[in-house]
Amino acid sequence: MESVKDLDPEIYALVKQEERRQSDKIRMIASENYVSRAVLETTGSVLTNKYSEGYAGKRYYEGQQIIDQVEQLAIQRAKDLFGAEHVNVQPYSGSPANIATYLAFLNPGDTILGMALPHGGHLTHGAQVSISGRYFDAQSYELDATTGLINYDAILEKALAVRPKILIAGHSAYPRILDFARFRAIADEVGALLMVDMAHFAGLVAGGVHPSPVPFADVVTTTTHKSLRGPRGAMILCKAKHAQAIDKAVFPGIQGGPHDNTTAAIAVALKEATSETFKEYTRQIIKNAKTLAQSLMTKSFTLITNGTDNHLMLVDLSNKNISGKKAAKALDKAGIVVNYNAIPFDKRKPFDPSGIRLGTPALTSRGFKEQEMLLVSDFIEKIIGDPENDLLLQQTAEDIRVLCRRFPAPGLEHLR
Ligand code: DSN
Repeated sequence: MESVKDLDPEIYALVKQEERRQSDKIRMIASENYVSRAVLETTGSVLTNKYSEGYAGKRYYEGQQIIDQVEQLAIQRAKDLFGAEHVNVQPYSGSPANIATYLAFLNPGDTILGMALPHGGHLTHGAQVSISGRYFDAQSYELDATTGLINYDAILEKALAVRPKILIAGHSAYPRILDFARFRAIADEVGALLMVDMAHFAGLVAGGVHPSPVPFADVVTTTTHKSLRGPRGAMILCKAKHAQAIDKAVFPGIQGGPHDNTTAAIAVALKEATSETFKEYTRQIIKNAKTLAQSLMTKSFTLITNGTDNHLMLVDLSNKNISGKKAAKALDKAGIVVNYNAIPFDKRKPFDPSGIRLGTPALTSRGFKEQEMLLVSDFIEKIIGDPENDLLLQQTAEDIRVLCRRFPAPGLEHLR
């Protein structure tokens, strides 16, 4: 980044500090990851200079000889990887992808049914503070109060009562596998379209360690930067019969020109995701999550649903005499970055809830395996047990720095 260093030393210094932070800490925010240097380089390429409203062969500006090929390559790779009939790679991120899906099929005031935000759904699945909750009649389903699991019978009952036009499956904090056949059957029973937001587990689907929603859903939306390990962007995968509605909703419905540098970097990430190395990576994400979950439970941590089948776990700290926010802040000071998170039926407020969410995609990208997960579990136990002990936090941060240097993160190998 020599040019940035010369031109803008302030931003240069901040980027370098962020590199150091990402290198020296154990990043456990379940939606974050490290992209490869190839993805980073493509994101920073001259493709950022181009405008290309429209789709390949039907653009509104000239000079698309190269961009059309880039976008078609990204689309073809996504179709091949996920077995999709149609793919749109232009959404700027997951929220626009979801809103575009609503625009494609709904009128203002129509009913949608998704998982409630405090139960692990996403803002754009109908939360009142989001456009999805303000412009539509947003209904929600909750997790089972005893098991913390999705109760499909209850979803069917709710769907029969509210008759949604779109039934939404997908989550940002649910540690178990979804039953897409069941969701499909519920949607069919009430004549709804089925939309699956697979943002969190798209990489796991690509790696073959999580069932695919693609055969079951009318529309599948996903970000590309979580477990899929691509640039910040999104895709919409759908049945061929919905292709035109989806494409028109993305452009000109809610977006202008696509970010072609991102599209190219998505293509690179999709190529990487076909490799045996990536498949092994996704297997390790799950092994790491299960190892950590098991170890935390032996230390009397309460995990929602008593464990995990995917890349994340939700820890209820109610029995540890500490709030999620206080725990997250202490862990961050000690070198473990997580987010505080509401647990189902949380009695505390969303800004200081009872839980923390832990994810394994990023630390697995840097090569952590089961052995390191046991160390992470020990660190977490120590910090949560003594969150105000500044000396302990500092010492742990140093231990974590030493550990992290043994596992250079993708894209940050130069900091070794
Ligand atoms: N913000 C993401 C997450 O952390 O799960 C969802 O978009």
